[in-house]
Amino acid sequence: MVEFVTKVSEDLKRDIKKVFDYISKSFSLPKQVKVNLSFVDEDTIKELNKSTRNIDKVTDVLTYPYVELKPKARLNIDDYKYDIDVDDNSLTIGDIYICLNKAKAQAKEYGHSLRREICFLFCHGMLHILGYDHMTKAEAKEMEEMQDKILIDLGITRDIAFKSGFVTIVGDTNAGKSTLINKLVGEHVAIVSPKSQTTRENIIGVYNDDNSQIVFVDTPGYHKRKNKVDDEMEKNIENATLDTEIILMLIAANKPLVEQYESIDKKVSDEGKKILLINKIDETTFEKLYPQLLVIGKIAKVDEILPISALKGKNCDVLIDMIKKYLPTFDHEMRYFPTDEYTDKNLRFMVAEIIREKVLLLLDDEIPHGIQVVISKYDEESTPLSIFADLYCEKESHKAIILGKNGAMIKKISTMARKSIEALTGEHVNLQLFVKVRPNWRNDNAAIREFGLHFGE
Ligand SMILES: Nc1nc2c(ncn2[C@@H]2O[C@H](COP(=O)(O)OP(=O)(O)OP(=O)(O)O)[C@@H](O)[C@H]2O)c(=O)[nH]1
Ligand SMILES: [Mg+2]
Repeated sequence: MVEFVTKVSEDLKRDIKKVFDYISKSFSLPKQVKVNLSFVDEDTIKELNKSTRNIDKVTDVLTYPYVELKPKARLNIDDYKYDIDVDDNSLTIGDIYICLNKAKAQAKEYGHSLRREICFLFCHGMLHILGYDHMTKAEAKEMEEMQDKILIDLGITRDIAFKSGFVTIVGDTNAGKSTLINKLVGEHVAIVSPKSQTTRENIIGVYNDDNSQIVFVDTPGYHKRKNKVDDEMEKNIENATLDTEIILMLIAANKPLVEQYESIDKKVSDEGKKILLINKIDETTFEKLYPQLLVIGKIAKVDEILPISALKGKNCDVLIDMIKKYLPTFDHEMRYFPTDEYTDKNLRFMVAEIIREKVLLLLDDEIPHGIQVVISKYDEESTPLSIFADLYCEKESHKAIILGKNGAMIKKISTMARKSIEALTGEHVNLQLFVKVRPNWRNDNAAIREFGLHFGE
């Protein structure tokens, strides 16, 4: 039997007794066997650890067997003769202490109920009393398997607390939104360049783990509207911020924080949770950042503020946990995308974007912004994979620059793009690029529609 030293709810008592009875039966323990179970606070478990194990730590469970048993050794009543209670003939074989707050924190961390966590810790303690340990890998494996089997057999399984939802990333152009989505998703879903206005339309990148799916939406950066393509880009940002659980507002640590925050705050609607991300912390010093953080901490109307480096991945794990905190919880697996689909874009789109990325990297000034890449042929049947793409620019003079002297520039663009496309598709690629002129296409509605850059009213 279990002697509950601390008061426990009847439901929990029932589950703990179930675990005890199961183990009792499996190990053929005598009927009079008893363990004492106490729930204690952090200070008490720390004190116990200090006084009995010389460890200055808060642990989740502590077990004190009255007699050390070898693994699988049969419990022999004679070994306990001094522990037999003369009043009721019961025989106490050990004490178990569970730190309630630690158990609560662990239940939250693993996304299961406190009931499951406590039953697990009690089961773990019982096995220790019966001589099981986890000093070696083999011992630990055996113990884990037993624990799993006991809890599964008793139906005390991990009840699911699944988190999922949409998270939109907004911010000024060049703040690092696409760098961040790529880092969080672990795939190159969005192209990145040091030039402004790199991203032209919303791109989805999906993060998956065992107990969550986060659908990130990368958006074009805020910038001054100069043409109809800019109008379309702005529509994209608005659409992406409508039905989203969380908005990540990205600003750069190497520019004045307050100005940047105030500028995007005006553009983002008041609805939904907001996390202010201060990116590129690798580009500044703590001394420069800290005073600004104090100010922004006071004025920003957001739920959280987190400094990160998208490029280096700094604090990206903290961000994922923070996001999960605000996402809706489901009692079943709730994925919007299958786990092997990490973006909403097809290969044709990604190939066109890779070509545009190389154009942005290799060409200066205004020219790259006036370029649209249209895939005219994508022949999957051919070996090598045959891809033809048209690069539309706005002026004959731009065409000459894109081609370069004796075609040197277009060759460079083509070689770099081909390598990246081969890395993406895992196939050899025959890439042919054709430079074409479409005067002033960024203000031409027909061209914008034809190029697939019209995103609705
Ligand atoms: N040092 C540093 N550079 C970064 C970081 N994040 C992004 N960058 C750089 O900033 C530049 C812009 O990055 P992008 O990810 O393309 O920025 P964006 O916000 O998507 O830009 P748009 O698509 O134009 O709106 C690139 O050169 C990135 O390498 C960071 O954490 N640290
Ligand atoms: Mg971008």
